[in-house]
Amino acid sequence: MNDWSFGDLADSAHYQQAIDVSGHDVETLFKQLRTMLRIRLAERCLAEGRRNGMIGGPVHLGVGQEAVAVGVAAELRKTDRVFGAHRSHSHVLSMGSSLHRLFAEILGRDTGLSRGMGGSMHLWDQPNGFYGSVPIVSGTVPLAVGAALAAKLQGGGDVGVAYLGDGAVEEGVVHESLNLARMLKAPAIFIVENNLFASHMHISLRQPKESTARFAAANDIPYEVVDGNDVVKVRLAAARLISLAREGHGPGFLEAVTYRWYGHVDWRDDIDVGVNRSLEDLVEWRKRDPIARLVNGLQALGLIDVNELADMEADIAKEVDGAWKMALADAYPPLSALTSQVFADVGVAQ
Ligand SMILES: Cc1ncc(C[n+]2csc(CCOP(=O)(O)OP(=O)(O)O)c2C)c(N)n1
Ligand SMILES: [Mg+2]
Repeated sequence: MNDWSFGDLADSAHYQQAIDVSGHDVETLFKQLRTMLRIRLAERCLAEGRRNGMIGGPVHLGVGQEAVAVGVAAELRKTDRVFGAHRSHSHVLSMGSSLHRLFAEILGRDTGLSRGMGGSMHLWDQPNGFYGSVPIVSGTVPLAVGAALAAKLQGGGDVGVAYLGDGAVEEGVVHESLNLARMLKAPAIFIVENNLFASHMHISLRQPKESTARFAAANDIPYEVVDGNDVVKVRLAAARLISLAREGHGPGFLEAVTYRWYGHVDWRDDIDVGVNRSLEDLVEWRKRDPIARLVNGLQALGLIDVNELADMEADIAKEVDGAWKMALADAYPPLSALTSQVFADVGVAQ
């Protein structure tokens, strides 16, 4: 790893087998499976809503990446402060957010997470620990450091979490954030979902080395690099880094190697094929499905049977469908919300 290449970690063929779940709490594994399925089916629903024109704004789908947020969230609590970016449905749902309110936001309804004013890239659910997402790549990373510093000063052992992509680490503010977090010993956890692409460009066309953990090393921050399609490995690595931060040792950096199945934005999977992404790669990466690998791991130990899995999927599909229909029936915000919700009411002097 010290040449900062992923070796076979980025090679889907080596990682298509069942994940090893032996010795782990079965209830937690089932909860993780349900949450990953909920995220997957919700995003499939969004893909369809976008394809058929019911959703007006763009959606950035993370299908294939579900194990990252679900593994990390298993180690978080509601008083932590989580920040996302443009591809954050999994981040907010993994914290326990309501499917109905997420759908309502994306459909521009008043009941949405941001009162229907932001759409897919402006999510907010502070009661569940999700402090916000914005489309400005890397824009929330320094905010997570500030929130982590506040948590440190408050003394409750909470952490700030910044989800960012392999493309976001090319922004200067990420490096300032890493340095500042380290110097202030802020309990900030940087989670890089390295899906090898930023928009349509493969990492080999953008960076001299593929592992972004080299920036953690440069800032003397403890880091781990894991198979991001293995929810158990993600969780174990997150647990180590988060407990160090909670105990006052400062920031941590987790790089999860993964892949998104859809193109950069919206429902088509072939939209960025051609720039180092081929349909063959996609077929191989689909075999590295984090959900199927967890199911296979549970099956290998006789912990789940096909009927139980089918029932679980049917229940979640019903829940997703119900939330979608409820959101569609909700009202749009009133015209007055344009000034009461979008601009801060802080009595700015004229
Ligand atoms: C500051 C800024 N620059 C450029 C963009 C356009 N843009 C949106 S997403 C994206 C790629 C981000 O890639 P990455 O961080 O790897 O996240 P991923 O899309 O892979 O989840 C870019 C360049 C933006 N939204 N903000
Ligand atoms: Mg990326």
